[in-house]
Amino acid sequence: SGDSGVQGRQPAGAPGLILLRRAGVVDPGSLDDYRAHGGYVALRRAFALGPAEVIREVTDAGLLGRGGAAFPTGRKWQATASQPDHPHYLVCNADESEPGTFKDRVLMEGDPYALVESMTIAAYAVGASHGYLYLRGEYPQALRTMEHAITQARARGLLGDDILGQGFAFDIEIRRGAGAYICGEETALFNSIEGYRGEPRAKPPFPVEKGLFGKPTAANNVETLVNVLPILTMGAQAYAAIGTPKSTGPKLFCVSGAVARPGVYELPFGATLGDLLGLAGPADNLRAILLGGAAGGFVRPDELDIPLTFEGTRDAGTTLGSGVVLAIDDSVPLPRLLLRVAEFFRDESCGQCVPCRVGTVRQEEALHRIADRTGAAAADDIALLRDVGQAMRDASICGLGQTAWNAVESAIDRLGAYE
Ligand code: L3W
Ligand code: SF4
Repeated sequence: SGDSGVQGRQPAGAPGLILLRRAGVVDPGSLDDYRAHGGYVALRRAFALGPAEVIREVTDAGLLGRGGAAFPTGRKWQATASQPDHPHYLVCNADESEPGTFKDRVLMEGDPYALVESMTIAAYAVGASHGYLYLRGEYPQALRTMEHAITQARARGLLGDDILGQGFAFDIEIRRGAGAYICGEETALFNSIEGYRGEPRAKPPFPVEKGLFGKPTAANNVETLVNVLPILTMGAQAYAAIGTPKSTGPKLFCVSGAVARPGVYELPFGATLGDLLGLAGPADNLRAILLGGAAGGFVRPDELDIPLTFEGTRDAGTTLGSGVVLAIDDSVPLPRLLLRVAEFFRDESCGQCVPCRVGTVRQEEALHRIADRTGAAAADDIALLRDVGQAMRDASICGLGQTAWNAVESAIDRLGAYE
C-alpha cells in the first residue's frame, strides 16, 4: 500500500486492453475525459434494455465473480432482483487485502468513473437505490479518486434522484475498512458497515436474500463490476467469445516477486502461466509460483503450461483466486515464507470459531518448530499439520479458516518444502 499510484504493466492504452483500456490514458479526475473515452455508453444501453435484459446480458456473457470464488454474477443479480423484501442494496467489495492482490487499486486509481458507472448499472439491474463502496483503509489514493468521482457524478446528474433523466435513483456511500483482512469476507463486511464487529455470518442465508441490514444484497468485487461495461457495450456474445467457454472475458493478474516487471497485467482467460510470466520476465532461478495469494497454492516451475482459467487451475489442483501470481526464486527460504503465511492467518482470524481460532495457532506453532530445526520436519509435525488443516478446511465458518492450510499443504505436497 502507500500513497503512490500503481499502474497497469502493459503500455497505457495498448491495443487489446479492455478492463485497463482507460487506466493511465484518461485523467482520473475528469468526468468529461471519461465520457470522451466511451464513459456512460454502457449505462445508456442498460437504460434502453431495462433491468431484466441487463441481467440476461450479464448471464449470457458468462461473467464469473473476480474476487476469487467465481460465482456467476448473473445468477447473483437475478436472485437479488427477485426478492420480495425491500430495500435491495448493492455493495462493492473494494477491501482488496489478499496478499499479492492490487488489481482493484489500479482500476479505482486509474479509471474511477468506470466503477461509478458499473455500480450504477448493477444497482439498476438488482433494484437498489443505495450502494456502498467498502474501500480498503490502506488505499488513500483510491479513496481520493473515488470520492472525487462520486461527487462529480452526483453534481452532473449521474448519481442522485433522477439519473440521466431516466427516473432511476441511486447513490453511493464510501465506507473505509480499518485494516482487517476478514472484513473482505462479504458478511463480515456487512457487519462492519452496520457498526458491529467484523465477524462473518453463517451462510446460508446468502446475501442475495439476507445481506446488508438483513435485506437482499448484491455484493460484487470491483473487477467483476467493471466487466459489466464491456459486456453492455460489445454485447454478451462478443464478450463470451473472449477467454474460454467456462471462463469468459478478460482477467487482471497481479504479478509480483521474482520477476523483472511486476505489476497488473490484463490477459484473456486461457493464457498459460508461462505466457503471463513471459511478459513479466521471470527470474532464472524460479523455485515456485504462488497462485491465488495466501489462500491459494504453490505450483512448480515445470507446471507453467497451466491455463489461467478457473477450470484449468482447478483441474491442476490449485486455484486462480483473485489473480495473484507471486514468483519465488531459490533465494527465498520456503520455511520462512510458509511461517509468514501462517502468521498472517493467525493474526487475521477473527477468532469467532474454534477450528480457525485454534487451528491457525497450532499451524503456526508447528511451522515454528520446523523452522527452528532449519526446515527439517519431523513426521509428527507433518501429521499434525494435516490433521489441523483438514479440521480448519472442513469446519471453519468462512473462507479464511477454510483456506488457511492451502498454501502450506501445497508446499508440502507439490514442492516437497520440508524434505
Ligand atoms: C446465492 C447461493 N449466492 C454462493 C455467493 C456468495 C458470494 C459468492 C461466492 O469467497 C474466495 C476464495 C478465495 N446463492 C450462493 C451464493 N453465493 N452460493 O457467491 O461465495 P463463496 O462462499 O464461494 O466464497 P466467498 O467467501 O465469497 C471466497 C478468496 O475468496 N479469498 C480472498 C479474496 C480476496 C480478494 C481481494 O483481496 N480482492 O478477492 C480468500 O479466501 O479465492 O475462493 O458472494 O454469497 N447458493
Ligand atoms: Fe472467524 Fe476464522 Fe471462523 Fe472465519 S473461519 S469466522 S475468520 S474464526
